[in-house]
Amino acid sequence: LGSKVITCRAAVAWAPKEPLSLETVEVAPPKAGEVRIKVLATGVCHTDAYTLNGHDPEGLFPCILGHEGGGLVESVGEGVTHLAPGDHVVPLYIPQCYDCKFCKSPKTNLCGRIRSTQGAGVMPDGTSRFTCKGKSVFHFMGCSTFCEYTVVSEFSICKVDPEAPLDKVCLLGCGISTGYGAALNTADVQPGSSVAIWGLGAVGLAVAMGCRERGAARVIGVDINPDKFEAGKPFGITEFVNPKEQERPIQQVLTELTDGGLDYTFECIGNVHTMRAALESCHKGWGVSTILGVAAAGQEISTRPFQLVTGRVWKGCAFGGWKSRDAVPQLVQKYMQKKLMVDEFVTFNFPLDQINEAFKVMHEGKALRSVVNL
Ligand code: NAD
Ligand code: AHE
Ligand code: ZN
Repeated sequence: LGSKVITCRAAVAWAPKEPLSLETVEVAPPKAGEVRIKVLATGVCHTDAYTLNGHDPEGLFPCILGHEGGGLVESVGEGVTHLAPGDHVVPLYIPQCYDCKFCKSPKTNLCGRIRSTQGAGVMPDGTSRFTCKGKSVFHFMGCSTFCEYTVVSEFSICKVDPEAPLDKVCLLGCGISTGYGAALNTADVQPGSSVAIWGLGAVGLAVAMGCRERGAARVIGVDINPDKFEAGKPFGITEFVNPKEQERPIQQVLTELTDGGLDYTFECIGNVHTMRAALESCHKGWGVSTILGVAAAGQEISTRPFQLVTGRVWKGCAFGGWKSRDAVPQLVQKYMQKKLMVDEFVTFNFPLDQINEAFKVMHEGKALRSVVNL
């Protein structure tokens, strides 16, 4: 099959704000330096919805969304030696080429090798591997996992333990690794500290999991959906505050509740107002606030410079700060050794033709993660 076009099913995003449409698509063979994957499972992340709603300045249509996948190598293009057909793999929206300025720096997990073509919805040679009804269809985040087969750069994929269930470890391709890594790598949460997390979705609860592992004394969940408190307890949420139930600004409520403010806060929503609240709820002198939420182009954060002058630190995080191809196989091992929760994040499973349901239950706040089985 390696050199043949594969005809298969995909959930295509034809236009912003329109439901995904089940279509027959053609997937071209991998070119040099590329890998074609048979996708077996994919999570649905809020970022897929962010782009589908037309908020993503890099969102191009028609496209195949999805960036939290797991599958098997179907074929490799010329020059690809580190993977072979049958390998169990997770696609990576932050690649690792080991050769660019970013990969050579210990300060970041970003990789610059293919970011410009990835943001343009095409493969490194500037073209797409997908067609549908005679039209070219864009790639997404270098992954496009809402399709039975996808093609990715050899830099955007890692081999994982074949014993690991792909319909679970697909979630290590984004949300869980992001939140967990933010606590460990970006904020470096210290034992005994106080933490507040805005947005108790899969990302926020993965942050909680990391904070608990680091021995945080208090992990306060902040969410406007009261159901999230019960849901958050198994992941390490120890207290819950619903801003809707407070008369005063949440910053005041939390500062009083924690003797001056939090040692660490995290924003896992994508709302510039809660980003400000998260920063201003940090403790004077040392509080660190980490932004994980994705906000659209044109959205800007603001605060009084005095907040920073008096020692608060505002930072951000992509994919948990993990250098992707090094870290994801290790995170899979940690899960296999039962040292990392993954199963508990799966709320629903859907077949590909019900993928729009997965978006619906996420928006309704009923799901941490839905996994689509292909
Ligand atoms: P989700 O939709 O599952 O969870 C969002 C949570 O925020 C929900 O529980 C919702 O009730 C809560 N919420 C919404 N508005 C709120 C408000 N005003 N105050 C308090 N709580 C509020 O989303 P997710 O999949 O967990 O993703 C969360 C965010 O992280 C999104 O913006 C997503 O795009 C982003 N994200 C970023 C990265 C990264 O690498 N930086 C990775 C994955 C996801
Ligand atoms: N195209 C989007 C990018 C938004 C964004 O920040 N994406 C995150 C991952 S969210 C995964 O659910 C990220 O890691 N970005 C790093 C990068 O290189 O884009 C926009 O808004 O422009
Ligand atoms: Zn994501």
